[in-house]
Amino acid sequence: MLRVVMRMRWRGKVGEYLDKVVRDYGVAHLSLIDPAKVSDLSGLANVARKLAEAGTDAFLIGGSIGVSESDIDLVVNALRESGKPIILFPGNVNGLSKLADAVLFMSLLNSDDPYYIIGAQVLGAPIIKRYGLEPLPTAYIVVGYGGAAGFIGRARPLPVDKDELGVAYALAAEYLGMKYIYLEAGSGSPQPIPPKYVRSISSAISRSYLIVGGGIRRSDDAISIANAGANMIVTGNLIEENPTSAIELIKAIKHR
Ligand code: 1GP
Repeated sequence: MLRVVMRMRWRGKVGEYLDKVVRDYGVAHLSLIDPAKVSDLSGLANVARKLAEAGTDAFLIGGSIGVSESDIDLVVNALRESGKPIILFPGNVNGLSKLADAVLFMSLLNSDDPYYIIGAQVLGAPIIKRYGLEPLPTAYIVVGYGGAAGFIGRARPLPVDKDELGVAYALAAEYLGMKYIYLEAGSGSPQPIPPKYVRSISSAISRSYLIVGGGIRRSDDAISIANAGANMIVTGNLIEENPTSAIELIKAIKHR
């Protein structure tokens, strides 16, 4: 008899779960995995279990270059045993998978190209509906370095010394009803977004959750960003480069 092994989706609504984590702990930690950089799936499953034990709250899967749906499917399956929700973080319509739980349904607000503001979203929306993914409405704002996401997304990165521009974008996102505002320094950014900048944005908004990522490698930076009002902190490169430090960072922000 042919046996089809299907791993179950995470049970429950991811948005409600994140609400509860932020309410109970003040800040959530999201572990970002780039499927284009994964070569050892059982190693990833092992690291994912340790990240979950340390307190990471969910996994993001995404990347700007070289991502295919079949790669994402393999990564979702490897992450399932962590027991945490799996959220897609798509750089384009090829960043979707029917095996995940939710998707950051993002508009890159400071792109010069309408494709990244609404074009890709129109192409992706019917797929998201068909796959039964939970959409998490997200404003994506590239600040400073920008990295590959900024380059591919044709962003005009916001200058880090002009908080008022970030505030204007964040308010516009909130007034458009976007539940999450993701301030992105760019994966591998030499510096994270400065806590002072994060503080300006978090003080200006009142309903949206603030997600901050890009270049966060040190526990003290992560704590400063959380103390400045970030509701969710994303680390990606650190998990690939030094999983032990990633685990320490997660514990540090969870027990701050
Ligand atoms: C990138 O914000 C994320 O989209 C994470 O960045 O890989 O630098 O942690 P890092």
